[in-house]
Amino acid sequence: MGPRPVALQFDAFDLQDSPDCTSDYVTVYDGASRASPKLLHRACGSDPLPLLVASGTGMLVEFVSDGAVTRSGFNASYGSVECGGSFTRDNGVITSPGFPEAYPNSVDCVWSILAPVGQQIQLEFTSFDVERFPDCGCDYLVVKDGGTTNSPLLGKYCGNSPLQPIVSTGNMLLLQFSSDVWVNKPGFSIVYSFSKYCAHIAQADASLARCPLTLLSLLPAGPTSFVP
Ligand SMILES: [Ca+2]
Repeated sequence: MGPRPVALQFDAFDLQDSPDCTSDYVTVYDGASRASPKLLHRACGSDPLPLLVASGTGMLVEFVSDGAVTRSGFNASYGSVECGGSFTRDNGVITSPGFPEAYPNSVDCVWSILAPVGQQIQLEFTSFDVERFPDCGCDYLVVKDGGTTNSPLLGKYCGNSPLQPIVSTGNMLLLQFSSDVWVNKPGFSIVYSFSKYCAHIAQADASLARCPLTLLSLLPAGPTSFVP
């Protein structure tokens, strides 16, 4: 594989909050100059930020403060990852390295998806075939319900059984893919989109005024009987 992309992780973040972050803010660019596309556009306040993965070996972090109100600021660490990326567009596709050819041995990839605050992210597995092993102990895809490797686990997947769509609780998801030193399968192709289920459900049932937290929250509470 090619050069390793840069990754940035905010371990602490507390900046003056303001509408549209016009006072103090941090912007992160996907490249070494301000002409590069943005990975993070004007972050402020103290909400957690996702792991950011550049598409190449350069990343620019810009910090701006205005003339009043200061906070503790931020602490971020950087390094590189073997493969992966960060996504902020409202839909896209994430594939294992080399898909649909077999993925390589000994890879560790990380992808983060960041939706606007108040929106959710849906993952739809269009293709999935990863070495099957008990507890997915060899090759596996892990999905975290948040933006960092420490976020709660939504699922750990291997094998080739069809997988149901996943919806995030909040506006961030993190995916990690790991392979061991033998047996390679074609891997996966995943389509992500923002708030798709919300829009779909709101149309189907106008009484649901707000987005569901998860698909499970739509199930009726209490005992439910199913007619076979
Ligand atoms: Ca393997």
